[in-house]
Amino acid sequence: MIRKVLIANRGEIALRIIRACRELGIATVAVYSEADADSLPVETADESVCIGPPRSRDSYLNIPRIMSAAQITNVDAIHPGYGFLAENAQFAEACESSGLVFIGPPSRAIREMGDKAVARAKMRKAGVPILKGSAGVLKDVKEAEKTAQEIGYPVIVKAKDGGGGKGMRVVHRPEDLERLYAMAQAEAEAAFNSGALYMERFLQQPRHIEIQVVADRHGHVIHLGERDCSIQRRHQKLIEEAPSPALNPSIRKRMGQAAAQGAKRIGYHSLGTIEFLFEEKTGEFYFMEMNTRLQVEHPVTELVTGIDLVKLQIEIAAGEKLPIKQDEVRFTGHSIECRINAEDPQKGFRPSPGEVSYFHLSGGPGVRIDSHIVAGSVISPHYDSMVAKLIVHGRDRDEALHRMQRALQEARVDGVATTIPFHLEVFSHLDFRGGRYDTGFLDRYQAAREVPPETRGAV
Ligand code: MV4
Repeated sequence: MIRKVLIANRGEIALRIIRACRELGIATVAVYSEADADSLPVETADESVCIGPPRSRDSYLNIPRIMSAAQITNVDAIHPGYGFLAENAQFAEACESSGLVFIGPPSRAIREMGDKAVARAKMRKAGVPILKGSAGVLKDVKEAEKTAQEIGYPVIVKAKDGGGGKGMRVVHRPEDLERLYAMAQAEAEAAFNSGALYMERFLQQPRHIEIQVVADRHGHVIHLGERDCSIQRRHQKLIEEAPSPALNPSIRKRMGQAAAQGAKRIGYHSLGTIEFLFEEKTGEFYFMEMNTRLQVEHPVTELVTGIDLVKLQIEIAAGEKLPIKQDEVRFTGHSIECRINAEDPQKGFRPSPGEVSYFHLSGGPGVRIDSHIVAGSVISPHYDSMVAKLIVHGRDRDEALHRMQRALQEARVDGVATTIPFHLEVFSHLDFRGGRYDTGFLDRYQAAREVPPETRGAV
């Protein structure tokens, strides 16, 4: 039984979790840094505790301070949200050993999936398709050369503790391997304190398609379909949709089954996401990573399934059984999300912190706004720059697209630059409208709209 939850996060996701708790009749405790004292989650929660100065490592990343806040407020459970401590196995362990329910997977699963080389091996054993590559981490550049020879170029080396693109290099030719291997290793060493790398065959401009899985503590696992997250900039997702325009029913079914089977065989429970690289040309998909948290883009799945994922995650953490079987999951219509960030798309998406002087995001049929921002809110340079998620639902993709455009046209945010104009451009792009995009879409689009240097100043 969970009666009171501490939310170890901030921003829109803290508010999203408070909303789920309130609907379940669970009391909430918000923790906040000095920069967030006047924020909506702090105002909305039943209680709040200041845990330190603005810098994340002194507040939202500080495990002892959060555990103290949990102790003095006498909560039964902690929800980590996404980012910050959500995939920190030590934090999950600290909760487990102090008798608190961690609203997430077992710390063991976080640790195993956090090591990308171990995750690959576990998924392979579970029967999930993986790309040809190294058996585990590479011993040295010698072994890298041998492995690359076996799988064939191009290959990619990735940091075992990576994800998000750091410590990663694509190698097209044998003569480049030694140099690029050393660069990836140095970058991984600096970022993660470990230079350990693994290798995979490199797929040219695949789609990023991920499957939402839900597993209870009684061994039952279902999947809730896919999200297409191929529209990314520097490994930051900007637009997500469900269903993916690229999948046919047979591939969709196989991908969902593979993901659910993977989660089951690793003894997973809670919400999880299995990310795949999908090669449209062949219709093949391959395991990339597993995210052991509630994700930013969870609302698109909520809108096509009608399931409140955060409530379900809390119920499962409390020991309840999954309320539905796989064949009872119903998918309805189409959903699209875009992330409205306080960034200036005209200036290379440079963060644009400051006070929001006016804030109106639209409503109306099929429009959902998940945001912690009101007029007068200050976007702090200390945290990520997301100000809102705009999520739409329609009977089909065309209706969802029209709703998204209508909602973006109504939106008005003053005081900071936002990504709204950028989104309006993407949603009117013929290739996006046709569902023809992959992980290379934004780079190609950016290149095409920049004036070639030799014609600059001409006219
Ligand atoms: C790849 C790949 C192609 N082949 N692995 C990027 C982030 C990290 N999580 C893994 N990434 C990739 N791994 C193989 N074997 C292409 C990418 C990739 C990518 C993946 C998903 C979404 C956007 C991306 C942008 C560039 C590269």
